[in-house]
Amino acid sequence: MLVLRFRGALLGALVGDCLGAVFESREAVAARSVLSFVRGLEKRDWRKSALMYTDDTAMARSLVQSLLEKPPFDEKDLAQRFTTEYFNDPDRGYGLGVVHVFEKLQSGEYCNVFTPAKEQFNGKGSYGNGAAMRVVGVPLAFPCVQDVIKYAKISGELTHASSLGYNGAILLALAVHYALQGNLSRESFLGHLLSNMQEVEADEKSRSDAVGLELGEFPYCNKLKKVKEFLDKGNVSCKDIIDELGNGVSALDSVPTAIYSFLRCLDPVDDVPKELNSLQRTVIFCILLGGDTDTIATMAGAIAGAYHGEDQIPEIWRKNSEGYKDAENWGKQLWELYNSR
Ligand code: 8NA
Ligand code: MG
Ligand code: MG
Ligand code: MG
Repeated sequence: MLVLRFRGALLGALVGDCLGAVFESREAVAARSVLSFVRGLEKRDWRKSALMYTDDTAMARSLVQSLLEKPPFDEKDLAQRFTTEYFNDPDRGYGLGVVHVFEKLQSGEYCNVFTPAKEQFNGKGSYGNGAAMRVVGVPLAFPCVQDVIKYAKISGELTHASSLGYNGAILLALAVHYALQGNLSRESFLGHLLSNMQEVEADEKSRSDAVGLELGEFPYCNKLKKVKEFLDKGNVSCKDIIDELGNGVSALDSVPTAIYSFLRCLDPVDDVPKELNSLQRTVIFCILLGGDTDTIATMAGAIAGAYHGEDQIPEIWRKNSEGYKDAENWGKQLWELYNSR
């Protein structure tokens, strides 16, 4: 297992968030405006002001630090880190609901750290993409697929009690896990994800949550089948991707989109210049979809970085991203932890 992939995953996630955040919540993003922004990075004085990371990276950092300092996994420590980070630095664009979880955890009135998340949205729990956007550390810390599933779920449940929320985190963690193995075909990559998610979504709560939200059973498996159909088709339009896979803040409308973007951008795409590499193409492609650009780009960036390794992250992208040195250092430390298990 190559250290380049571990650093690549954290750096890919970071640049996806930092670049994606510039375009967040726009309905449509024109290719020329993204490309002109990306070219402009060459001239930016990154020593004076880097591009700021958002909630996605702030929470991913807390998770990585907790995994490194409190092995194998300490949910109380993680809840504490999320909360402390939020109150020290609240203006990172957090989701509107999740801040109530931090307020409750901070109040000291909850001895069970999972209870505040269960109270969200009238007891239904959040199905936002916040558990998935920060999960990259988990597949970098645990080599065994059952551990990846277990800890992606628990780390998600601290803020996202709806199975639609934490199952999105499981799916993203699995995608990074398989990307780390390198040379997998698209078919076998999707085949692994589908077979794991069929098991994950078969449990009672996953079934009842999905039905309760009128999504039908096995919603992530159905989206993965749509991803495969779109890849087989080839040149699917942005509009069809947004309509069928989504570009929103719910995990179901963004995690499969990130996976699709990574797989599609293994090959050149229209609108992105040929001289850019596959990871750059992936991040730009996600931004062109509009909507929750920082989060979709951070998730796809994590997968692409794990697959292609840190060499595909241009120096200028890296240096323009706040906190890139931490990503480099923690990538190496996670690689050591992974190999010790
Ligand atoms: P969250 O748990 O607050 O969920 C995000 C949003 O999803 C909520 O605010 C709701 O609108 C909706 N939602 C989730 N669950 C339910 C439910 N059961 N019923 C009805 N609505 C629901 O926060 P999160 O951590 O999941 O959010 C992550 C996203 O928020 C990321 O994209 C992140 O970047 C951030 N974000 C912030 C801004 C901003 O400008 N502040 C904009 C978009 C996204
Ligand atoms: Mg964000
Ligand atoms: Mg945001
Ligand atoms: Mg976002």
